[in-house]
Amino acid sequence: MNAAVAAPVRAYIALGANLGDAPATVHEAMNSLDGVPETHVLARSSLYRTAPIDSSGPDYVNAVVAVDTHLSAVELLRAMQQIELQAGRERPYRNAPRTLDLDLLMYGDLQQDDAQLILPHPRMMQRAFVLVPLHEIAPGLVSDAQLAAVAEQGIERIPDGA
Ligand code: PH2
Ligand code: MG
Ligand code: MG
Repeated sequence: MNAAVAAPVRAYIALGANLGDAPATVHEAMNSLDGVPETHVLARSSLYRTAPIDSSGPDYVNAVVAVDTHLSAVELLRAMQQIELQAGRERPYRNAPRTLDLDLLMYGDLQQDDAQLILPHPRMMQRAFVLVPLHEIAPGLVSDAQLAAVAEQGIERIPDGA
């Protein structure tokens, strides 16, 4: 008999970048996430060019991936932070322009609110740069009403290979 194997947890991660070669950084970060131990990227959204929200600097490139993982939420977060650092992420001030930002949106149906992590991500439902790519890969998670509520925010799909 095989030992029982725990089912992985489905998590969603938002990617954002607005310094350097942002499309390349986002693609590389998707590959890095697939290389995280016990973690597999199941779905990758298109890349989107988006206007900065409560932030400055050039337009952002944003995307969302779905992963299956056997890591805990905090272990996954730590791995994401390592990938941000590898991309040269600095944090001079809140919402500063950045080479790479990885935000854990959802970790299964876990609800958590402490100093380490808030899940689901508290602002995800207000942001077209999260909801539009999330809807692309997981249409059941985002309603038409939620998309309509952020329809004024500037977002444009970047054609594949561009
Ligand atoms: N991230 C922020 C603040 N503002 N705006 C856009 N368009 N895309 C982002 O990823 C983004 C932002 C904080 O992380
Ligand atoms: Mg962010
Ligand atoms: Mg972040």
